Amino acid sequence: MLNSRSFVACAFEQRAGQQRTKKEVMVFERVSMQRTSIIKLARIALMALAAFTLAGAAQALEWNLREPATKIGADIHTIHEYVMILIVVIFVGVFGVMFYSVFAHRKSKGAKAANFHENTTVEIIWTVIPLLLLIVIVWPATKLVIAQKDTTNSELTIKVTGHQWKWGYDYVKGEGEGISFVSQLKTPHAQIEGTESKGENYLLEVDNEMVVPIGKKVRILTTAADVIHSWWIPAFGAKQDAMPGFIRDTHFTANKLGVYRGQCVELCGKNHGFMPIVVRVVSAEDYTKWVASQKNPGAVSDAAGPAADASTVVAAAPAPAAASAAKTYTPAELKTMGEKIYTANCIGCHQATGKGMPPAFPALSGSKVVNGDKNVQIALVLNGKQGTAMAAFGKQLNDTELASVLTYTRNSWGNNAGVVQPADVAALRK
Ligand code: HEC
Ligand SMILES: [Cu+2]
Repeated sequence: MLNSRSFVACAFEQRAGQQRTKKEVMVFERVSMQRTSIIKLARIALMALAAFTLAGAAQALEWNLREPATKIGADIHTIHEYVMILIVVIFVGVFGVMFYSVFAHRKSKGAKAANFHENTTVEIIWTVIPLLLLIVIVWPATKLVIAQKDTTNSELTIKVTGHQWKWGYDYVKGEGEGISFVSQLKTPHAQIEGTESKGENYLLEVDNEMVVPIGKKVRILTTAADVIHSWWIPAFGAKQDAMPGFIRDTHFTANKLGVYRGQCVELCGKNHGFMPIVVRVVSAEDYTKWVASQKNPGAVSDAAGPAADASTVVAAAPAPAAASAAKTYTPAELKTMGEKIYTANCIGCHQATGKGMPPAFPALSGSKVVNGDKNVQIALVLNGKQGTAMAAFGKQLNDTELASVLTYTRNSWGNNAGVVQPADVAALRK
């Protein structure tokens, strides 16, 4: 800035032999100031433009919709672009005529306004044109919405249950029928708190992904156990609210292998942003393999016995107690099963060390509740604690799973408070 200013100043000095009046100096100062700020502005604008162009080139693709992985997703993309072109043409047309008229017939040129009140022809034209445009937009859009709603002839049906703040998946019909699991955020706390750098799929990664075969029509039934959630995978063009007490459905037929991510899209409480959705699309063979691995899992469901299978279908209802409650386990069995359940469900808050993260998440090691009356602890974990992050696990874990996780906490990290059997849990379910 200084340079350009002193350059102008030099030129001014070189007006040899001329007498500079006070006024002249002031005018010069003002002009040079103006020039300075104009140059400054222009420079900033240029720099900004360059930055935008560079960043723009890299981000151009990200400005668009997510790359579709279903026909409906692709159709949404097409209709979005088609309408976009249409509105750009309308925009240019309308504003073109408007600006031309304002300019060409301006008052300073002595233009006189024409007076065409109640001109039937004009009125018909400006009613018919928008009507035609509407039809041209509504026709394909309606076809698409109807296709989105058509869940007939599906080959696989999966029930999705929204919970504060995780998703339950139950494969209710088709290959894999009976598979059931809860899917929750896998991003470590350290990344969320910023003490660790954020991973590639920050807040978009889960412990148990929903797995589906490619090319098969999958019907998704949505419901919720507490408040309204909404299930959405942008790349599939499938989105449906999950409402307590209602079952709604949507569907998708993935035509590309890969991992697709989405999020809960209905504000559902304080951890709404922490219940992502991940769907893995695999080949038919890999799907069969996955089903086999789920049907015959190592520890947890095995140990939980037939109850695990029986309890799978209806997640919103408490896992049936009858079958599992009858069985009595040894402390060692309960502890082994319990550790897995603890790792899958409790570790995010209470930590692997059982030390929690006080004051937000209390330590279970040495806790009065954990070392006290088992019924108090069972009730707390079954029903959660209103108004805190401690959720009710009664609907997600069956009696055996709850008994084992409680036994694990009662006998780890220095705690020594005895065993909880499935029957103890069953007795406290309403
Ligand atoms: C999202 C975080 C979170 C998760 C996951 C979680 N808890 Fe908690 N838990 C809490 C909070 C917060 C409290 C304290 C509630 C309060 O204010 O009394 C708590 C309290 C408890 C207590 C009472 C401790 C005491 O001394 O008061 C027990 C027992 C407990 N949780 C067990 C579990 C078990 C078992 C699991 C897994 C099945 C689990 N929690 C999962 C957040 C969580
Ligand atoms: Cu939600």
